[in-house]
Amino acid sequence: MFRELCGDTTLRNVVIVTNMWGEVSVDIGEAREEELKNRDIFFKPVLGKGAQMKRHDNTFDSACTIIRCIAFKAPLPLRIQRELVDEKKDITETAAGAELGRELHEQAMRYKAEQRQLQDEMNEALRQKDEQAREELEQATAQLNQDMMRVQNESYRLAASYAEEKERFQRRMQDLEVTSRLEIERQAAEYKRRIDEVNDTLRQTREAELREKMELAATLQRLQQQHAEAPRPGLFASIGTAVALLLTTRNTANRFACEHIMASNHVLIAVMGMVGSGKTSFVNLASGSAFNVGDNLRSCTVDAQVSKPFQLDGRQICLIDTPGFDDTTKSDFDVLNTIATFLAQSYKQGTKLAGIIYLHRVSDVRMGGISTRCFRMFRELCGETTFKNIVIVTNMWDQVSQTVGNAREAELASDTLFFKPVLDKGAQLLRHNNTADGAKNILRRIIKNHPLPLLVQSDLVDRKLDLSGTSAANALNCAVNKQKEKHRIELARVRQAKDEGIDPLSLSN
Ligand SMILES: Nc1nc2c(ncn2[C@@H]2O[C@H](COP(=O)(O)OP(=O)(O)O)[C@@H](O)[C@H]2O)c(=O)[nH]1
Ligand SMILES: [Mg+2]
Repeated sequence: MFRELCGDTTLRNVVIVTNMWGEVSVDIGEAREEELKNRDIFFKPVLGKGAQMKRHDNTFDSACTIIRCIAFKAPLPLRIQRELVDEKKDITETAAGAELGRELHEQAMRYKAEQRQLQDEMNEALRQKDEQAREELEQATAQLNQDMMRVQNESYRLAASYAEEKERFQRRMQDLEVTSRLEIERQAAEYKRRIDEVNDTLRQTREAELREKMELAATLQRLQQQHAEAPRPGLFASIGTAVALLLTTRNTANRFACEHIMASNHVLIAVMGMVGSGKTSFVNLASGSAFNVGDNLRSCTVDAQVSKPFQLDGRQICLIDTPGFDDTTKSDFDVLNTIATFLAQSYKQGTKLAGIIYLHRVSDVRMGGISTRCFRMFRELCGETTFKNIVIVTNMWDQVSQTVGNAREAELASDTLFFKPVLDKGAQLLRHNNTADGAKNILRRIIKNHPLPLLVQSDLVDRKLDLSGTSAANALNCAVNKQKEKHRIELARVRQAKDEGIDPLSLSN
């Protein structure tokens, strides 16, 4: 603008003065001065048209030197003076004014450009901000969608597991229905089976009773016939025949044993009791014999068998092992017949029993009807006068606790249905510990006894009764009749219960 103010014609009267040289180092000041002189945008064009460039060192002399450069030149009007005065131009029309306008315009343009740039930057910022907001929004939306999906999945899963649970529950219900139906059917089948079982038992009992009755009748008839045909009338002969029959049918070894003891004066002790009460085991232990022992289910001893003689306290002892009552293969009457026949024969030979051992398992939970019947018959077989020669021996103590064994033994000894009446009249109650010494100690309580005939022996031999007339047979008959009556009543009750639709097994005894 200064150039335009002066105009090119007055530039030869212009001095461009650089000052404040004290403020910069000489090197820097000179480098700057050089740049100002040589660049078109600074002083070069002006210097090229006559202007001078001087340094001022802020002294009077320096100022005077500078003034001297132009003081003596012809004065010239400045370009702006000519334009305003001579050419009467408006200030805006002058070169300086135009230059100023140009600069202002440039400046305005620069401002505008800057404003545009700012606007652009602002727009960009806004755009970026929007973008960020949009991204945030998108993120939030995505998150929301994700949450919604999760909730939806969760609810699907819940619905599925609910359906599964429902199905499982329904299956369980069906299973339960099936199980309970099967259980009902099973119970019905079990009920029917038990009814059939009861009916079978009743039928078998009836059949057994019938068989027993027929056997009894046949035996009686046979004995009566033998009695009638015998050269010497009386029962004695029939017993003799029976024993002869017995001797011919027994195995040879046993027959020798029987004949042997009947011919001698050995101490003779009979061992009696129910099947499986341990009679043969006792005989084997005490005598060293080896008779077959049963397995608790089937009886082994079919006939009376005599042990080999053995020594005890200076005496020769023989034990008579007898078949037991409640045999699975023989009726009680057959068993009685076998024992009675054998005893009668030995008595007839002049042999009396020094004692009778009655074995009873202390392990039996209770003394049932069969045990009671068996013991009653045994009592009648012996008769009261020989009770003092009876030893009741309890065994199988190893199968029960001491407390239980003691209690059972006390009950057996004190109950009038069991051993009390016999014990009261002199019988002994001893325990067997299943050893040979134990068995011998029991025998020692017998061997010094005075031998006595049993009631069945004197009935059959001395009084010449036939077996059916003996007290033992009466006791057996009586027991059988009682049993029959009991079965009849029981059967009637079961039939009535069946007619009324009641489970017969639920009836109390
Ligand atoms: N635990 C035990 N078992 C015995 C005893 N005496 C006999 N037994 C068993 O009882 C079962 C029947 O015995 P057994 O002598 O044949 O009886 P029997 O039918 O009276 O002659 C057999 O298995 C014997 O081994 C005993 O004192 N204790
Ligand atoms: Mg036996």
